[in-house]
Amino acid sequence: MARFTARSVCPYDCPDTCGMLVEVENDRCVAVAGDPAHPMTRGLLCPKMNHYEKTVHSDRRLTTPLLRVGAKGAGIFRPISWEEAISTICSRWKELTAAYGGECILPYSYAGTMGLVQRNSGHPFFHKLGASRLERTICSPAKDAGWKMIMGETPAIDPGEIAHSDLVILWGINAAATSIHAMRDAKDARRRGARIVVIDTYQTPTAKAADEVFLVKPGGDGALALGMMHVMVRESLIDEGFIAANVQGFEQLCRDILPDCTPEKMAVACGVSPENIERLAREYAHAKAPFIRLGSGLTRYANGAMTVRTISCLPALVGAWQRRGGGIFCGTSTGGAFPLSRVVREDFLEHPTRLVSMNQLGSALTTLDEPPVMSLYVYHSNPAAIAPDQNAVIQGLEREDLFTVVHERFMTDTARYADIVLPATSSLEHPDLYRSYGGYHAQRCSAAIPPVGASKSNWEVFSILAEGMGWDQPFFRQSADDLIDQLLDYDTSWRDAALTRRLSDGEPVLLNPPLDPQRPWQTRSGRIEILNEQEAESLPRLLATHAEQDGLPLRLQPATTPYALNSSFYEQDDLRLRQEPMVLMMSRSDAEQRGLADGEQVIACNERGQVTFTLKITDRVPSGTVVTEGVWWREFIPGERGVNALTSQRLTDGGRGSTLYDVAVDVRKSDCPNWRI
Ligand SMILES: Nc1nc2c(c(=O)[nH]1)N[C@H]1C(S)=C(S)[C@@H](COP(=O)(O)OP(=O)(O)OC[C@H]3O[C@@H](n4cnc5c(=O)[nH]c(N)nc54)[C@H](O)[C@@H]3O)O[C@H]1N2
Ligand SMILES: Nc1nc2c(c(=O)[nH]1)N[C@H]1C(S)=C(S)[C@@H](COP(=O)(O)OP(=O)(O)OC[C@H]3O[C@@H](n4cnc5c(=O)[nH]c(N)nc54)[C@H](O)[C@@H]3O)O[C@H]1N2
Ligand SMILES: [Mo]
Repeated sequence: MARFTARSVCPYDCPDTCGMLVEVENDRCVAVAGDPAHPMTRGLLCPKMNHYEKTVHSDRRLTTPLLRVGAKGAGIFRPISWEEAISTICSRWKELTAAYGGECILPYSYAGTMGLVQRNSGHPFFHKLGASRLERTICSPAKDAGWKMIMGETPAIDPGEIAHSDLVILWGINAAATSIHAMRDAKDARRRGARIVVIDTYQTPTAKAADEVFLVKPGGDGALALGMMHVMVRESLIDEGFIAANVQGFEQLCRDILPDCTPEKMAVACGVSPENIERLAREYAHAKAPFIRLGSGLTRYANGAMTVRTISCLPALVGAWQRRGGGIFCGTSTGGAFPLSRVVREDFLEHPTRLVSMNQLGSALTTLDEPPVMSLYVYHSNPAAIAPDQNAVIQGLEREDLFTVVHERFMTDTARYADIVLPATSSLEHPDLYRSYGGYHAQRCSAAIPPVGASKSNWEVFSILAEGMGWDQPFFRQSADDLIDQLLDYDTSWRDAALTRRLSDGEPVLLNPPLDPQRPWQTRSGRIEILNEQEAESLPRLLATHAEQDGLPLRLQPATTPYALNSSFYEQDDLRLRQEPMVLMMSRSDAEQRGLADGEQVIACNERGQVTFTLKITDRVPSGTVVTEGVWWREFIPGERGVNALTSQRLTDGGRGSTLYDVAVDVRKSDCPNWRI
């Protein structure tokens, strides 16, 4: 039997970007394991990836192109050939662009695969077509925006610094589920004597590993950080020498903002008691090297960027940056290491076309005009499940005159609405180059097995679509490996020739980020800019959330689960059966106030929608907050709609991000048929 081990990389949207060893037997993956030689993975994979072979060879994999023969959304299709699929799509697009112009076509993609070539391979095609451009801002652009407001282009410290910290704050991150290697490193630091503090909105799996947990009101972290700074300044727990040499705007912060941020006032806004705000401030200031690992949870709010900016002031006030293990880590950016413009090809755009926010797909499909969106091409994303305001998205997808193509591995909620479905390869079936956003590692990999069924990779599909459109540019006739070669063949301080050779050979490598001890703060002023006059808000201050203004009594957290990744992995039965679908966690007092009992069906609702849940009364959530985990496929849920029927298309204060966690609802008994808010 032909059996061998191949090296590969986990393609999912996770900061860890693990290296994997893939066991292949007779062209099938039979097992995977964490690569012991990978600097972050060190042999450990998460529960989702431990049996990746069950995703790759799932009975649910799409294996042939499909043409819709039933009603939109009914999921009734018949198999067709690739030739028929491509010629149907191309002739439809030629007609539509002739009638409405290229902008009537909207690509929709996000992070099914994080590989640099496959993820971005639609860009050159849609640029050449003159299609509308998608603003890919669903995840956490407010985090980058908030960081930039105070730290400019300063590169992130190595996340491994956590090992040298004596106080680790896991702030708005569910590391036990979403970045298990950060969790492992935090636990290692704890074994060496560090304390772990978790700041979240409920008792997450991560909270179990903490010495202390502080529960905040959703979106209240800016208030918590301001309250801490008030205490630190009042009690002279700051590093004046560091501030004088490195910080811009400390005086203005003390004069204009902090006096009003007493622990008593901030407690009302953040839900942490004044005593605990004071205690946390003192503990933070007295730590030798406090390390904040900031997650994305707290950024998906109307005030998300401001929150990140405010929390980022803390290490500046105590000079934590001077000491090994001290500082704040938001995520790495390795943009300089690979010339992505060679894949994205903005130069193929004849003129800039309109930008459509992926957070506002519902509005784009239902209200956009001049031209309306007449065709949607979805690849490696599942907007019917993951995009905010699901009712608006589905209303759009149901439009009879919308020509929808979905390139997918599975019959997702979105694929059910397609006119044509194209089968996609999994990461084991195509080559790519991966880089991490939670560390500085990168790795190239080849296909380990042949494509399952007639599936094709993203790059291959765009290559044959270009041919179908009659374009003769040699660019589209290259292979994915040719593009990877071009990304590697580039002079940069991030990697020397020896490192590039190892990368080309498929080894996991650590890149050399341009950390410059002579110029630690890469901002306009060369200082940490607490005062930033380029911004409309020149100083950090308290900003309200949307939910606070919506006038409904409960805050809903659509949180992550350890057993899925956004809407991915529900195809694995074992993982799915480890969770209960659509559970709504609520405090006993909130349940009693509403006369709701544990285990009963309830409806959560707001002006956008109503969603059926099973109620779980628990002390894991504080009163005023309700939590549900996972983004379930519709076929597994009790009602018609998932949690995103409750989330909104409104955007964050910076970065135009999603406000998926900034949601107000009320919860009622399900037997309340005429109830309307
Ligand atoms: N298992 C698993 N892993 C994943 C994912 C997944 O769905 N499942 N998703 C992947 C993706 S795309 C991403 S972006 C990352 C995200 O990974 P993380 O950065 O961990 O972000 P989230 O899980 O969205 O939210 C983190 C925590 O923030 C909390 N939170 C929400 N609002 C607030 C707030 O206002 N204040 C505070 N202090 N906490 C708050 C949530 O309850 C949650 O526990 O994980 C990736 N990895
Ligand atoms: N309620 C709620 N909504 C959320 C979130 C949440 O926590 N709660 N998280 C938000 C966040 S942080 C993010 S980043 C987004 C993520 O949103 P998406 O990026 O849409 O993530 P997934 O749900 O993982 O869907 C990815 C799809 O890509 C497919 N796929 C995988 N590989 C390939 C490939 O190579 N080619 C093709 N064509 N398809 C492929 C998979 O089968 C899967 O269906 O969701 C957001 N939505
Ligand atoms: Mo994300």
